[in-house]
Amino acid sequence: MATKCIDYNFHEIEPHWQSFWEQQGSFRAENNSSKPKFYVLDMFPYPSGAGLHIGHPEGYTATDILARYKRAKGFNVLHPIGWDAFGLPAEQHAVKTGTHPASNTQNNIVNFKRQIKALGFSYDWDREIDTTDPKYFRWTQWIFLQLFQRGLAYVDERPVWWCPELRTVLANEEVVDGKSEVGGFPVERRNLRQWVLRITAYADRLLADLKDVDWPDSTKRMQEAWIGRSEGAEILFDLENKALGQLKIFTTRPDTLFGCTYMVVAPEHPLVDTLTTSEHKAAVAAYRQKAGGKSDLERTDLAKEKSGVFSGSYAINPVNGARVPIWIADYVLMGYGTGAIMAVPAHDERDYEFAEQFKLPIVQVIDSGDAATKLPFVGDGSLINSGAYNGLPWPDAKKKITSDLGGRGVGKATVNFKLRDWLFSRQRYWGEPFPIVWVSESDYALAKAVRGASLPPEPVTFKQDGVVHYALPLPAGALPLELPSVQSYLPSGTGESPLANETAWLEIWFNVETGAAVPASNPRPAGDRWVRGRRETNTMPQWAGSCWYYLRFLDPKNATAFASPEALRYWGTPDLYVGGAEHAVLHLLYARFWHKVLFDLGAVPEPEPFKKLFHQGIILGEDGEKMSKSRGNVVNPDTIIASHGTDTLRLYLMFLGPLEAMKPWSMQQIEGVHRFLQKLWRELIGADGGVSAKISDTADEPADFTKILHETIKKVGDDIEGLRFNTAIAQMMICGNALQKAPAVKRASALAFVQLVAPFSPHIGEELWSRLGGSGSVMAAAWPAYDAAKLVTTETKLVFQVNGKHRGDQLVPVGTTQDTAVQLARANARVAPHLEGKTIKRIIFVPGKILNIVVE
Ligand code: ANZ
Repeated sequence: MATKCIDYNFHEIEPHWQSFWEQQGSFRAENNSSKPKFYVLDMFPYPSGAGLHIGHPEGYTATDILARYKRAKGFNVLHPIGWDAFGLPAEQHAVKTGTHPASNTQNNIVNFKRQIKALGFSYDWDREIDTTDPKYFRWTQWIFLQLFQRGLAYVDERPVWWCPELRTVLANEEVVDGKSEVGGFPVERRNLRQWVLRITAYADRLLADLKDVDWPDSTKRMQEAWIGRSEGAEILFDLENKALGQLKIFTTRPDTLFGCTYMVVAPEHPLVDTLTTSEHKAAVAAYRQKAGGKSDLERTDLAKEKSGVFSGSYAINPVNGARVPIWIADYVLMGYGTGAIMAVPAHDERDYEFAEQFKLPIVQVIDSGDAATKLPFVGDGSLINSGAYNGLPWPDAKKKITSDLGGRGVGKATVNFKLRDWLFSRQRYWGEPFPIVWVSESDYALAKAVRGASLPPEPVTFKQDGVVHYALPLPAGALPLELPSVQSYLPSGTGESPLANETAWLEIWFNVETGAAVPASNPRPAGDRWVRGRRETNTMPQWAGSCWYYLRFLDPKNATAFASPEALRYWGTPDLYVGGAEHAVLHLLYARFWHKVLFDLGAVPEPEPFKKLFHQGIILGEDGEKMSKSRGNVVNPDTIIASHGTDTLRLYLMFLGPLEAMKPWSMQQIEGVHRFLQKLWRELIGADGGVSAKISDTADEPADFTKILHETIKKVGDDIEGLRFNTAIAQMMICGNALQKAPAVKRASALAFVQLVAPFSPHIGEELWSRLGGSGSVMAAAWPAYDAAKLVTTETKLVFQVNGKHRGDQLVPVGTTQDTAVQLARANARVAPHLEGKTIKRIIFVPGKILNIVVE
């Protein structure tokens, strides 16, 4: 089965074993297996025109090692891949070239697949999925229908970027500094009908359930911050002119109420007109006009100068009767709390800046205990200048003031979330069409009579030009709703997607019972179920397809369900999910939301989709800078495969440093790794290409080699389980040196060593296994066991220095090499921070004593 090459020839070996695996179907996962399951998932790629980035094989190699190891440990492993293939670049390409985005997408997929196959990953290609395939997105649409039916989807007018010159809506990515990326034309905000998903209904659970997942702390913190739970109070202020009613504010600090010296309402607040007195009308109108063009981020940016206008009205502070001026300013957002605040400049930074700028009074009400306190003071303390509440620590005062206001009916404790409902539509062609038809009120009533249960508790409606339209879902049996082919991929010119120009698809006779449709230009079909309808022209955002793809892998060809109950029960959710930290917020949050909805439906057995999550670190260019085309420091996996082979690339990607660390690429180090594989070949294979003379079943193997081998078996297994691939490789290198020194080695020992290397560098693993007479594929052999009695105990203390400074030390096996020592330094929690992201200039190594790393 082995190749015929005499020397280590990766050009021959790698394609040979790749086709062997393909022919054997070596990586097929079984859905009804008696083995324990292990599901290891990569974040599937967007097949861009640029091809694979080196960050892809970094994470993919890590999961591949684990997948191969787990198979050897007796698990039925699911290790799948697919394509997250809807998206803006394909659409932009279509607009430019006039070709269907599907063809560009397919070309890119072919290229990605070629690259991924060349890396020798053990994916189950029978389970490949593509989010743009109607057989896949049928179920994306189905899940949307479940949300819709439960009142979790609605429509609303929401602002989008509109470019008057291009007559089109632009995505955030297409707007640069307030201008269109293409052509540099000015853009403005414009309200359009949008679909919105009620993710806020799950805010509490999305937050609470973070305690049940094994994720990096920083990622959990980011999810928490995004969900942004704040405990505080809503307080009603009477307006001075009682006839105008009351103003409701949200504050997290009711304890500072005595320090409120002015109030602010957002420019969009519904009370602005009521509050503005006649002499301030002109100034307020001018201010609102200006505030309209800014994003929320710009508006709340601390560094930006504060702007605002006085309304002319006053409110009355409910705790002391003070008369408080009401301002209008854009640092208060309409979308949060009540859109109105009580301003306490002594204890809030934004309020402080605003008060300074507009010469408003500042009253300190929290005592820092230090006479020289600089305002604003945002720390802990007790109340001052606060009447009966003086002396209370602020958390106690917060409770007491809230309950006292509650007793008078002017306040109540509330919880607010930063999380907003999810804007779930795009005015684009290349996305999943919504399975929705807009009909009249009377036609909706007919539909309700026919299929009441599948309609939401409250109808979703939209009013346009005085007419109310009703959103009617397609029955599940009518899915998928496919994209029609269109004449042009340019948006319609009205802000709607290109689908708005496809009259025959858009304007239909619709059968409310079956979901069948015929163009409205045809005569109305016979029967009383046919109504006039207009299809939804928005499409879903790219997030949709990636919200549930991990479930489709369980049962990708199922035509009657997104996955069978048996497959869901057997596989559950991924045991490990690996991908970039750039997805730490949105993708994970959206997927968790959909998963919880499916859980509530009884469609999945567990409430969280990703039990354990790991982020691979960014690989920098050789210059220590972020890889970028313009810097010319991008490493292309194809080039390395051609020059050193996939096995070396894979091994190197894992040897570069801890998986999670940010680390620079180094061509020099890749040579070291390559030499390790060459040495392995030389030690095991003789000059004629057969088994090396020192290897035999009866060899008199030295005891110290046996010890090191057993220690290596233990460490490699432990390190793979702990995702510490770099230290596993360092240990294999120690074992490689011992192998070189040993005059005679037992064949069984040589085979065991090859098994350890195989998950990392599987092609040379198969080749050596085969030449040494191992039976079948190395992939099918059970993972070697170690003999605890044989473990090496001889260790010495190695001191780590960075630029000559002592940064840590560690016990290491005698014989640890320089390369290994560097890896250990990188993996050492105390030393690593001094190396992270730095380029190594020089290394001074005194074996068994000191490793001094000189960095830039
Ligand atoms: C008075 C106060 C005094 C406040 C103080 C803070 C410190 P988080 O923690 O983010 O929930 N706020 C309320 N609604 C707002 C809106 N729509 N736009 C901008 N700011 C708003 O922040 C809540 C605090 O942010 C609230 O508590 C309010 O200012 C402000 F020493 O009220 B605070």
